[in-house]
Amino acid sequence: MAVLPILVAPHPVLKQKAKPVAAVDARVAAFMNDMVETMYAANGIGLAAPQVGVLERIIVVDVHEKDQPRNPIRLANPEIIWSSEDKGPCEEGCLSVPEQYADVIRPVAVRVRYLDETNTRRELDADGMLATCLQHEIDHLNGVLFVDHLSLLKRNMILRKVQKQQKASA
Ligand code: GNR
Ligand code: NI
Repeated sequence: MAVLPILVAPHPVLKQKAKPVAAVDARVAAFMNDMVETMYAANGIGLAAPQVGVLERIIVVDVHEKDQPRNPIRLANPEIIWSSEDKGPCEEGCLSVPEQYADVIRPVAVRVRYLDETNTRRELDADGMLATCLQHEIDHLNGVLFVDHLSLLKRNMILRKVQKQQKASA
């Protein structure tokens, strides 16, 4: 297993669309493990492959409560096959937009179809933080960041802060 470096906006790879995996084979399963390790090392609740420079449709999420055991979920080719009409705001952050947070309005519940780490087709019903996180990660596979859901003014304000912070720490 390995902790991989995470790309920060405005890296061009974060704007690109990721390609489906043909199947979850040993290579993809091992990469999913690296993604889980990277997510935990960064204290994230999710991670999408493009964030580590890989343009394949692979995400990992874990929204377990603080006092509960870890519960990583590995998903390849995730697709939202149902979204609730009901939408609501949730404060989001992103490891590729470090230390910036803003409310994003999304459907409060979704059903996701995907291939798991054994290449088995599964469906997952999610609400709350898990639903938000899955939508945030699937956005990454389409080159979309949470700031793209905000007004141009808010988006530019956040992206400028990130660039300034990056330059200061470079
Ligand atoms: O760690 C993360 N926290 C988070 C909080 C609210 C909504 C979405 C997220 S995902 C984020 C990790 C990340 O950047 N995944 O792409
Ligand atoms: Ni993110």
